[in-house]
Amino acid sequence: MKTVYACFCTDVIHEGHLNIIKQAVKYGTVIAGLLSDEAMVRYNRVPIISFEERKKMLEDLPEVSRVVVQHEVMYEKILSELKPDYVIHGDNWVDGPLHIIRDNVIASLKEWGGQLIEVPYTYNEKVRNIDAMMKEKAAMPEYRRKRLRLLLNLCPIVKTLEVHSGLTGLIAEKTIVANDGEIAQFDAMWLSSLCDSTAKGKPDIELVDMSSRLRTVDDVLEVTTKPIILDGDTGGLVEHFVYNVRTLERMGVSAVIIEDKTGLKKNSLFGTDVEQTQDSIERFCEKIRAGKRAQRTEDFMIIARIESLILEKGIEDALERAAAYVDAGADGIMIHSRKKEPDEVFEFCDRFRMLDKKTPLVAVPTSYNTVTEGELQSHGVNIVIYANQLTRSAFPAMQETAGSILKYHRTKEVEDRLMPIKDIITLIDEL
Ligand code: SPV
Ligand code: MG
Repeated sequence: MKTVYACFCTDVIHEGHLNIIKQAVKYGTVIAGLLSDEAMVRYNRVPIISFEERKKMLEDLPEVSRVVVQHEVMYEKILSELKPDYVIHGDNWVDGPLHIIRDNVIASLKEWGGQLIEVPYTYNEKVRNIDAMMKEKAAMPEYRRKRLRLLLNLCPIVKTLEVHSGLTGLIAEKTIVANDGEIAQFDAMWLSSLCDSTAKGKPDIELVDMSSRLRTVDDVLEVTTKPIILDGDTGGLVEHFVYNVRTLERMGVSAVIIEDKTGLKKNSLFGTDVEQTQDSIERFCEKIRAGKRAQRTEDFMIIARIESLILEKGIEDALERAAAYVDAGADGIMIHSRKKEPDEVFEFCDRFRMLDKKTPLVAVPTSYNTVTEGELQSHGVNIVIYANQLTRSAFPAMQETAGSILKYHRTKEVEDRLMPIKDIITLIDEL
């Protein structure tokens, strides 16, 4: 009897999957692959039901002879173990970045003369509704909120992109590339105070108030499913911060990062060029404690951001603060730096990790931009935030367009740099 392998990364078996199984039995004994939670998360399919429930769902299909766990998005490892005669899959992976998974299957099967069977993907209304429902569920506060903690457990480093609108949210949600034989995408979103303020034409001095910031959060929540880390600036008055923690938690935000500065906040990248005052350890710890007391779920994270390196107070000061903030209940530490090289961040992380193996570390490599995710990870960093690059790439492009129209008194000269009209009117999915 020949063997047929089909891998599933789903919480719901719909008629599209049943069709694949129906076709599969025609070729031989069906082995169903079950993508592990870790691989699902990397693939941006965060499971809503437990691994055991997903396993049972496949085992209950009478056509399936056995269920095996596939630990990687790429098939080569599991295929080399099973050496099936056939792999069966929907034809929806022929185009777009998913084709590298397909290429990986074809290359693997070639080694023992196996064959790929592709069945037309079932695109009917019922299937579309189920897909949409699963996506909407993932976007609900109770699922989204806990997703950052889940990612911290499952990902080597949580890749986080700046967002400041529904549109940038969609870019963080949907950008997916095939790179070095892997599928790459962002894991989470950073709601930057700099970029949220800049988008409103305002300076980054906590002038854009929390009501407005929450409006932006809501715009992003509406069109995405990935977890949000809010840049909470200084957190403001303790009496206000506790209300904001509750609101953020209720909305489904996963974490707020507050920085240990006080008085009129200025953007950290000014460093000591402007007057900036660091808060006392005692007062900042009290803010963290108050925030943690206000929290109502286990999911939400309050991450303390240390400005000692920005303000040139040295690594000892940063380490002393980190220990105190963790003691006060901080769920993570963000260390910021405006140096061109990552050395001081590495030193801080290495020394912090000697004392604390667990507390998540966050880095924002804006100025030390040659550093790679792998290097940060090797120094114990768990979350990398690309804090402003979308804004900084959009602004010069728009400026150039505006300048060109003024110069040529028409738009023909810029047209080939623009998104085609057909693409812009279909960019946003309709319900
Ligand atoms: C932001 O993105 O608003 C930040 C990071 O706080 S930084 O601009 O580097 O201070
Ligand atoms: Mg900020």
